[in-house]
Amino acid sequence: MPKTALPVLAGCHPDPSVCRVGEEYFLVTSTFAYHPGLPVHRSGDLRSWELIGHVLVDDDRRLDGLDVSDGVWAPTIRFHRGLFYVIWGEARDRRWSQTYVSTASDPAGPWSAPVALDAEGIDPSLFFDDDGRCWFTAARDADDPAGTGPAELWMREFDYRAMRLVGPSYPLWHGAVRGAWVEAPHVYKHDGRYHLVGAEGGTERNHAVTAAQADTVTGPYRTDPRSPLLTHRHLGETMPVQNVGHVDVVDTADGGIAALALAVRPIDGHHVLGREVFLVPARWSAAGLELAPGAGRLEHPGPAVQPAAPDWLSLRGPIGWSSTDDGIGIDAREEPLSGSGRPALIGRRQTDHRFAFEGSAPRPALPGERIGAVAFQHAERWVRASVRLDGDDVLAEIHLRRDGEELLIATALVPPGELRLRIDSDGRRYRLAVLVDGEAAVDGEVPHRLLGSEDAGGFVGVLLGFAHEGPVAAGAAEFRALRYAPGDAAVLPDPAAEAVPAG
Ligand code: 6LW
Repeated sequence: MPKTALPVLAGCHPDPSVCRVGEEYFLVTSTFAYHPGLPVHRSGDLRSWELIGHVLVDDDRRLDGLDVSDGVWAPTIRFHRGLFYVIWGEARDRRWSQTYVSTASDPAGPWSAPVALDAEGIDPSLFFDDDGRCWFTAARDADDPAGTGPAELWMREFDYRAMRLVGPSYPLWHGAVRGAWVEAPHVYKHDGRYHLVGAEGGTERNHAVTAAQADTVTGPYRTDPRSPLLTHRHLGETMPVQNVGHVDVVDTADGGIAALALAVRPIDGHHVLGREVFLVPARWSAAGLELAPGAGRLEHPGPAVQPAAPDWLSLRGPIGWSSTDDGIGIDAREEPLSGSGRPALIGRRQTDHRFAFEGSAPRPALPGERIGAVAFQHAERWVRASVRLDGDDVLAEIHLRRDGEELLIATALVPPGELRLRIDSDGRRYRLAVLVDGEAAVDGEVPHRLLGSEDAGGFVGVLLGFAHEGPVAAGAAEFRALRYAPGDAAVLPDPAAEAVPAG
């Protein structure tokens, strides 16, 4: 069986940014239109990460109406004189709409209310120079006369006491790789020189880390001729880890450096887990930053450590739900999964190609009430195993939502007995079932590619959750005895396994 490099944080956690305080590292990642936003993870070794809080916990309504891949993009976390700073861009229709910054003395929170900055462009970052000044960088739209790409990294001073940008704006760099977007800038200082590290090629198969260097912080920056410093774009489609890019570099407690990058793990060319966090060995050389020295590719053996408790997420803001000892209760809402509001869906990131996810569920009591388990990519791509009333009967149904249509894959009457809802995957297909006393009353399957970003579009990974659609009077549905059981992450699904029929 082929083995593969593994992430240090599995499931949809794109755009990692990391800082160190003493012996501890703190990591933030993008959450798009999911709530709560901007999880903060802590680690003592950069390998096992513990969720300690979120920057965005309030119901600020900014995510309402957004596609799930818009919203909170590409944060940066930095620490300076006792305060943590997280800065991020919010997107609408896949374009930058507003930059925010928030601060906290304890990274577990509370974080300050977001302060809007007059700062154009995605992927904002902060660099605290050793003279006490702080510099903001981001990637904005621009035509580069040299034709390297439709974007420009730019800089302005950040007055962190007044929390606003000041002084002139400096265009910095248009990238090293022709025809691609330059984004994800971070500035570092080493040996008296400034190193501007970015990502190019888009966050798909051509993703790559590139760099430029300057003697003064505002430039001029000269392309590091070794660019790309790290990429898997040339390793072929059978490489199990793809789309490597978007790094942040951190000084380690032992005097060295390390980097975190995003990458994906496709199966048969389709990835469903989203962009995950990988650890990259790094060092400074006379030429500049070296990533994965001696290897030139991600080789980290993992294993990804499963979080003790799931980071339960809802769409676009908080909804009524509660957690119990062994499960969750979700208040009914009328909003459908395909809507742009807040459906009654509570889910966790899919973190493994192979898994089983299940829980017991109550029977519906009211007409129009639907109780289900869902694998959700976006409003127009999800699969669901659910139960609803049909007269005096309870009907079990498996649905695939695909681009405006809700296709009924299988249906059956539900006999009396204990109900469980189950979704599992062998890495190539999602199988869904409604079980009664352990026996499938109905089941169905769809190829994994229908929920992968290559086919479905979007920037996120699959969310596995429970849903309770229907009249508010239905109250809470209790899902109990919840179980998420991963398969062996280091072993890839057998490429010789029977091909999944195209669906
Ligand atoms: C992120 C940017 C990107 O801001 O995807 O294409 C965006 N690349 O770096 C969302 O993760």
